[in-house]
Amino acid sequence: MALDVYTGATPNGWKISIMLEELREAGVELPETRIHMVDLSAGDQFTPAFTAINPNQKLPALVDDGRAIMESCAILQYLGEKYPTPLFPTDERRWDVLPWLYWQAANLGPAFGNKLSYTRYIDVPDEEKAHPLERFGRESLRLVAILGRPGVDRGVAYGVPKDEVDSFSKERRERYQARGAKIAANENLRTSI
Ligand SMILES: N[C@@H](CCC(=O)N[C@@H](CS)C(=O)NCC(=O)O)C(=O)O
Repeated sequence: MALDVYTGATPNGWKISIMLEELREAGVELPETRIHMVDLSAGDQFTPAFTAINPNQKLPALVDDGRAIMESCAILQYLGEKYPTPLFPTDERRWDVLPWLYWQAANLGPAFGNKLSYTRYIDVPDEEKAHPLERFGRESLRLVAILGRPGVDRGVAYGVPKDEVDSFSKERRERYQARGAKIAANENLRTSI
């Protein structure tokens, strides 16, 4: 038995690598884990072989003993339930976590992803970018503001020590800033996005 992870160097892919690492650190003995890098720039996500694993043709995907799972947050939930640790409660306390998992998938992921597409990838004249950049930029800042509200960190970083989250965030922030990138900040948080 093995876990087959289809991934790439993207934020949604990193979620699964982070989860696997955190499970290992929490003492879980995972089965053999095989990493399959999918080259998005070559269009590997559109091949019939990958489409059979993920009909939505996006990264990441997981295949566990013949069962294929798409959507990064569903994969996090699957791993959290299959390998119980304090990272992902399976009792009543799961309601401290699940709404934030859905919130990430339905809000933060799409808003940040769409903003990034127009900042970095979509090659159209500036006037065509103006509306999506304003819309997704405003929504991204609204979502970042939510992260500072009471109790939120319990849900978005459940089970991971706050210092670990802060130091990871600090490293990322410094790396982005060293390249001159502007990042969304929330004054109520010690961390930035
Ligand atoms: N809601 C999906 C989003 C997946 C997603 O957008 N993946 C990106 C990489 S982070 C992708 O595969 N993009 C390739 C494409 O759109 O063709 C999830 O959370 O898994």
